[in-house]
Amino acid sequence: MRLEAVELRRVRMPLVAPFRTSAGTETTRDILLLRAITDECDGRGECCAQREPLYMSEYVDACEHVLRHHLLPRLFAAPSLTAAAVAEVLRPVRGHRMAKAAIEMAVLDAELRAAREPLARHLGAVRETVDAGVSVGLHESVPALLDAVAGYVAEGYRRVKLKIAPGWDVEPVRAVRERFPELLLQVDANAAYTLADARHLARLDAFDLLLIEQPLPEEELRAHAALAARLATPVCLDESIVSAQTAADAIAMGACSVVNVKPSRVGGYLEARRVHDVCLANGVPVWCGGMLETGLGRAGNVALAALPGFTLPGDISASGRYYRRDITEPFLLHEGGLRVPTGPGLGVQLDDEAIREVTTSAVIVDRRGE
Ligand code: NPQ
Ligand code: MG
Repeated sequence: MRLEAVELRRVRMPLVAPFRTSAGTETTRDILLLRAITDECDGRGECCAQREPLYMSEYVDACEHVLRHHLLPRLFAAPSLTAAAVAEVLRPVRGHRMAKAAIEMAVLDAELRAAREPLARHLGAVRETVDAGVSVGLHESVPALLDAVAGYVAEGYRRVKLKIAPGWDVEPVRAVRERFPELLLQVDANAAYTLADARHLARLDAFDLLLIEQPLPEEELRAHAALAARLATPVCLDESIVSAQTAADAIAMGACSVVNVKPSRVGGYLEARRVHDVCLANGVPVWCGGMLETGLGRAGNVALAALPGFTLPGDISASGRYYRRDITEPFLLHEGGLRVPTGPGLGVQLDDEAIREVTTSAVIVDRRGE
């Protein structure tokens, strides 16, 4: 296959409700959508970096810049390209995994559409539906949190994740556990604590949590290992895991006993599958995280989550959790699960009219750099 040109389109999508974490509050998403134009099929990709580098170092303007000036020129120069070769061609460019993930996704979609193969089958999926989980942001008060959780439970979500931060941890978690004794429940700190908080975090052991996600800063693998030794609640890493290599190292060090994999964070679906393979080989449960994806990224995440090692429900929610109008056919909950797309590639259809309504800019870049 030959990559002829890439359309870079920015869409601005309001969230149904503000999403607050220890890294800030998001009310609107500025998403970069990619269309890879090849000599065979077109393919679509989604870059889920945020507007500001508050949660991760990448941000959407930086992703667009590195794609235009550093990544796409290297891919245009390749006489023939496969999705599996994208990471290799881009290896000279350090980091920028979210930007790399977006273009690999588009090339992979194009390749699979040309071969009439669904992404799920290509990755090695073993399920036709995946359990849906929901991530619940920091709230103003415990009653407001309980209302939000009750709404999601009524919708059928099979697992709830509560965002926690210093000053918003033991009491809200206790309240949710008392109201929902049987609920699959976990927490995510987004790196807001230090090892000095170990004794405080051990108070969460009373609430039968599935896991505590990324309690400490992303570089602090040794501190995570020390914390894990002091908690009964399993430690899961998110931000720290940027590749299959870091997953293997973190597991070997005892820094985590569960892994959250986000295709965007590790550079794409193919590396995400390698993270899964490392976890499966080590008997470490893995689950698919979320970055408030549109239906496009959601489709890919659902396919990934259908692999055998994904034994915990992911942050894979219905489209309506985030967006009133998605840019694909919406993902809906069916008895607490989402259906794995069966069409070729990502297996979803973009809604051109919905996209036109939210587009803020669009440009086509080709090998002449236009
Ligand atoms: C996490 N995601 O697991 C992330 C954090 C996160 C679903 O909890 C805009 C785009 C805002 C991506 C806020 C979930 C975001 C974002 C938080 C990701 O840590
Ligand atoms: Mg997280």
